[in-house]
Amino acid sequence: MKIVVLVGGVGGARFLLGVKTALGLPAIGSEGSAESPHEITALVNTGDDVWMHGLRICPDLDTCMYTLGGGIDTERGWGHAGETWTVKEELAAYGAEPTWFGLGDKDIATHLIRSRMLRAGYPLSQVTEALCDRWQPGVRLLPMSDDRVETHVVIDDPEQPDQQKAVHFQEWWVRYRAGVPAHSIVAVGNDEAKPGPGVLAALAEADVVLFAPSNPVVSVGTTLGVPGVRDALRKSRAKVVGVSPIIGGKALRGMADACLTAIGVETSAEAVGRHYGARSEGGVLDGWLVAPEDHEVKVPGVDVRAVPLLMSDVDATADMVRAALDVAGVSLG
Ligand code: FO1
Repeated sequence: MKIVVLVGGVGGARFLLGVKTALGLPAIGSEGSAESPHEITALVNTGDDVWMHGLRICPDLDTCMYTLGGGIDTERGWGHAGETWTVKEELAAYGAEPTWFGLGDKDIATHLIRSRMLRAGYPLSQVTEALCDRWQPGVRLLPMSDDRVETHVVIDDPEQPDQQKAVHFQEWWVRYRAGVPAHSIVAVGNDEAKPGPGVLAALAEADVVLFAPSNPVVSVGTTLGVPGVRDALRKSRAKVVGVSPIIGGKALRGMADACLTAIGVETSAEAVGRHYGARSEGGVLDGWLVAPEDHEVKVPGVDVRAVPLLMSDVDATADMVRAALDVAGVSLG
């Protein structure tokens, strides 16, 4: 079975561990992937990507790669396990901004290789393939696009409250902890971006497409914003089933609520389901998984199913994946 998953960072990576487990693969590594009758492709958001200290950083691609390859720091959910911060401290000693971003020594090796390959003219998709050769995530990680897309957020300038300024998503999320209200969110370059190599083909050939419980605005939303992706989903023979990132009116992690507010969508499983919309009504969803406390959610034209949605461990996540596949009407054979 060919399964395609639209993912962001931490939540998306954890969800992919469950996808591998549900398909009978080890959660970590690529053992058995080549022999498996199943093919897992992750379409990964690249709107979080940023140039810092001369290095190209791709948080969602790296979080998926490290998580699935067994190198992630499980506490933080991003960056390497057993990380050290010597270079970060030295940069701060020089007063080299940004000092607020956590660049780990081991993580810098990834960014050095990526930056060198990008400067040599390799597209992000080939860079990602090269990095995954070491990490062996056991799924295909495809950047949503090889073109530069960077999510920016318009906020009240904390230094001059009567002024507004646009900051890179990372500054809003890491420096300001998403603590200053986002007036608007713009994925700069999204409209001109082309789907990355393999993205449209994966959607055309998929037996099922899942939306991980990632941020519906700055992760799944950005990927859907790449011209051609939404149409490919709507034309795909595969059923499209999303997993709500909102449980009982709360965002489980990250800043989904602040992002939803910024685009005028209520922080609820129903509102996000309607935001994605039913395929029969011009949207992209056929199915929508919500948590038991949201069992009354109605999304016209969408098959809503209430199941436990806490990714407390890999098996719980695998159960969510099985429920999504069931809603999509695909059996694991
Ligand atoms: N998230 C933080 O909250 N603080 C950080 O200092 C930080 C550094 C960082 C470095 C590399 C990387 O790949 C991710 C990093 N993240 C950090 C996570 C990053 O902000 C992601 O964009 C979020 O997890 C949202 O997807």
